[in-house]
Amino acid sequence: QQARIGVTGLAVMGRNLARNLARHGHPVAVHNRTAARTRAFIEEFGDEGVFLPAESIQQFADSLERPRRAIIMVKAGAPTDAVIDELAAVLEPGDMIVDGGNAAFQDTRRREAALRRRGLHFVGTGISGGEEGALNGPSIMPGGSDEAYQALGPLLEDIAAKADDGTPCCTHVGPDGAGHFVKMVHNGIEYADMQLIAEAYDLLRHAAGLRPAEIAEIFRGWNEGRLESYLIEITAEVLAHTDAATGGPFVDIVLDQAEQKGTGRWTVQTALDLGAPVSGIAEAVFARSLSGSAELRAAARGLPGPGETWLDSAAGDRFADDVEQALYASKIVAYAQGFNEIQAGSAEYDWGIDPGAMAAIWRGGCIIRARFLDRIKEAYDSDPHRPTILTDPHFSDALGDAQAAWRRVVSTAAELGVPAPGFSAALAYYDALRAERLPAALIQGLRDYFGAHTYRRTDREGSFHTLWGGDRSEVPAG
Ligand code: NBP
Repeated sequence: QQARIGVTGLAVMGRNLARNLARHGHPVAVHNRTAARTRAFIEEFGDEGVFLPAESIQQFADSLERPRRAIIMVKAGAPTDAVIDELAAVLEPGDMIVDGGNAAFQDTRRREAALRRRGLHFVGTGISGGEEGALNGPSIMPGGSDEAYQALGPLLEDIAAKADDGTPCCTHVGPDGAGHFVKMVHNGIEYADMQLIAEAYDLLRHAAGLRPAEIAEIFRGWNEGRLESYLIEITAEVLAHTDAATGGPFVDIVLDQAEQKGTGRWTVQTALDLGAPVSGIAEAVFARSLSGSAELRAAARGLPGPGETWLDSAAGDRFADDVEQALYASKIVAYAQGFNEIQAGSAEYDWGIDPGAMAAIWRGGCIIRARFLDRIKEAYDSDPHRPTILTDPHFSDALGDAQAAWRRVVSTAAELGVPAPGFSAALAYYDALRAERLPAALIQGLRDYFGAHTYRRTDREGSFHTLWGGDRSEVPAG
């Protein structure tokens, strides 16, 4: 018997993906650099389906039906290159290598081009949902050629999460690095979403004076409404959790330094290259860096803050509703920015990504799954080329309704000295986009003054320079 698909790399992700495939009736070849891991896998899970264990990469290739489909689930970076080299040596033209790790999309572009020259398909695939998702249904974002998707798509759609309407959370994203690019932005949005949630908690705690258990209840309530999402749901769980050792709130004994593995940073670095303003994601990445800057924080701890540090109780009662509005509005902005980065990447690399389809495959399986993604999908369905989801009537109405509360929350945060970089960056982005005129005009004037960088006028075509050091008359540029 031959396997329909193979998985090499049997750590948590690869193992669960292989089990998921087998549970859906697909015979799976399994391989791992250290063979002991393959043997342990068969011992533990061998009865869950049809597995063909392989001790060598040659045996792994031999056990796959043609054209071969081989999924790599190893550490991103050099290990992935090493496994690709080994696999490519034993595969034949027309075979497919799927990289399901968290690769940088530029690496995926390079690998795809190199393997294409050898007649092999390389399918850089974003997989979201962690360990749990890999086993029970992740959100899957495959890149690569149309031909490869035809051969792989049905298998991947089979094991993907299903949205509430039953559609699989997997679609062909676009050529070469498109899948890993979209996965990267997904993670960037996840950073922004978590930062906003953390700010909402911080304000309820340190402006309104609520206890973690009370805030957990508020989040539980929010999860019944338009904010319903996996992240809001688990926020309630984490805030309600009591530390066994101290008997106090779990959140109070966790060191307040957020770590990161890199996909948020990549999202921002890439956005800088593309000129895509993702201020909400950037603030989230910087907020994690700031939290981890222990020496800096220790040095600055004694700096003066405002005297009054709590809301009075009447204002405190209304505050949770205001924070809900600010959170929803800021979340709309963060997602709008992320989707704009996807559109910018798609234009730059000619990927033809359908943003609405990305919203659709994030509705299940992944960390940012949320009711609200249905709305984003609808916004792009009604106009696939819309410059921003903010102008969709659902979102523009919500922002209009929320803005008074949103402004109160940002000003309360500033007055009471509670940092809310995500909320305020989102509001500033909203106001900047709305503005009739931006002070960028003054910046252009300054650039022309000190560097003769020229400017364009609002009333006629062309570029101009003012003779600042002379009689201050204007001359055409160039
Ligand atoms: P790890 O990222 O911890 O990688 C461990 C696997 O890589 C083992 O199978 C190991 O083999 C293999 N490996 C290494 Br390390 N170097 C190798 C080499 N030079 N040649 C061959 N194999 C090598 O596993 P993971 O946490 O399951 O994640 C797999 C991928 O999925 C990663 O890219 C990760 O970023 C991505 N991802 C993870 C999650 C998550 O929640 N964990 C979610 C989404 C995506 P060995 O057994 O012989 O050491």
